[in-house]
Amino acid sequence: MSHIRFVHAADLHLDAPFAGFGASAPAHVAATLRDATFDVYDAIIELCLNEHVDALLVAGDIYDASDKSLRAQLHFLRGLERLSAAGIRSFVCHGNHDPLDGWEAGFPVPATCHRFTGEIEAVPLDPADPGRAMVYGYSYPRQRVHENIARRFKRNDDAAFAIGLLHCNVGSNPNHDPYAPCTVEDLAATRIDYWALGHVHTRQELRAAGPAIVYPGNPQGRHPVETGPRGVYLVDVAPGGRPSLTFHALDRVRWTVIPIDIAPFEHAPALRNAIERAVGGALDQADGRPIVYRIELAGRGALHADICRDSYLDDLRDEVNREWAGQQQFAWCDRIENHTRPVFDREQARAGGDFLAELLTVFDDSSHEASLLTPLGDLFNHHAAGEYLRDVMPAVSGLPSLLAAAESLCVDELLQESTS
Ligand SMILES: [Mn+2]
Repeated sequence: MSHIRFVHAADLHLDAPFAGFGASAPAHVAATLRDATFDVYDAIIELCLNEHVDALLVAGDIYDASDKSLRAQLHFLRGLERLSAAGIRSFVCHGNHDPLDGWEAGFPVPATCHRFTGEIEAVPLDPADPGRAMVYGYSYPRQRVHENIARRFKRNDDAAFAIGLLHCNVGSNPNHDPYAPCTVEDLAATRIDYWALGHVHTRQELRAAGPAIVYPGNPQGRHPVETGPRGVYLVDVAPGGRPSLTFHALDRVRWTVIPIDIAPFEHAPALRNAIERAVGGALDQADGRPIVYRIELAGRGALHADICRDSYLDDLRDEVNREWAGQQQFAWCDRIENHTRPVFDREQARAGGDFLAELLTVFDDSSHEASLLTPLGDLFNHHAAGEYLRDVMPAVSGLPSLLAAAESLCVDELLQESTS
């Protein structure tokens, strides 16, 4: 067989709204976010052109909404036309975000582009030489596809290599909707050589070969949970058929979560300095990209009471945004979350002689008390709740950490009561 080279992308989510970020952000930050999914798509097209690939494969969720925005459709088409002009083919299927029954303007795609329908089809990667490779694919006819589509793929060609293009949830990933559910075994049973998957937004190589089963993830994070480098795979298949994958990070804006423990800080400037150091570090790791970040404040510390005051966190956020949002490589804080707790001197509290002291003594006396498992058993084996809890019933060895968490909760409630 001859060498095959393609780019595998998925979940472009063109024109994703980045809900909630535009309103308070300065114009250049809002514009960068608004254009990010489009800029990333352009970077994917550039990669295809520079690497002289045979084809671009897009495994569903090209568009963010089933009623596909006109801007997104026109922009997507422009990229396909650039590929076409360079003799590069494209293969696309649709997923749950952009199913076939949503609105679209309906203009024709270039002849070099194949859009898969709601029936599984097989088309040659290279019509001039159908023996090189076949591409099998399927598009969602509607948003919710609950059937196992993978099992319907039947390879029936003599080509040297076969690629499957599908938007699906492999192995019941709980972070994504259970659409087109299937297992690694279902995919392996089809005799397809490379599964170009979409749907799961976190990059995953479920299998390296025989067949390769790959999620490239979404190439642009859309919210703070979609952190870290994101992009596409450049795939080379040498004679012999084993694919080799190279990940290319193409994200335009990187999302980061910054956890900060407030314990060491006596006052606001110290906390602010710590945030500045953390943001500086995150910018250094972003390879020149701007970042959007969320701060998660946690731990027990002297600043807890201040942090809980109205507008304190809003002011702190505005302060750090004034510092960092103006730069070309900006850092924009979308939110500061407060999980902090008050300072608590356990030894002193235990010597206090009040209700709290008595409670702490009870905790100390029962930390290795196996008899505690009896009342817990009533809950964990409850006729209804037990269905979910039975398997996680703590053992005696797990009691100390369970009691520590319970003590911490009780202490917080009591301290809050005494200060309010
Ligand atoms: Mn998606």
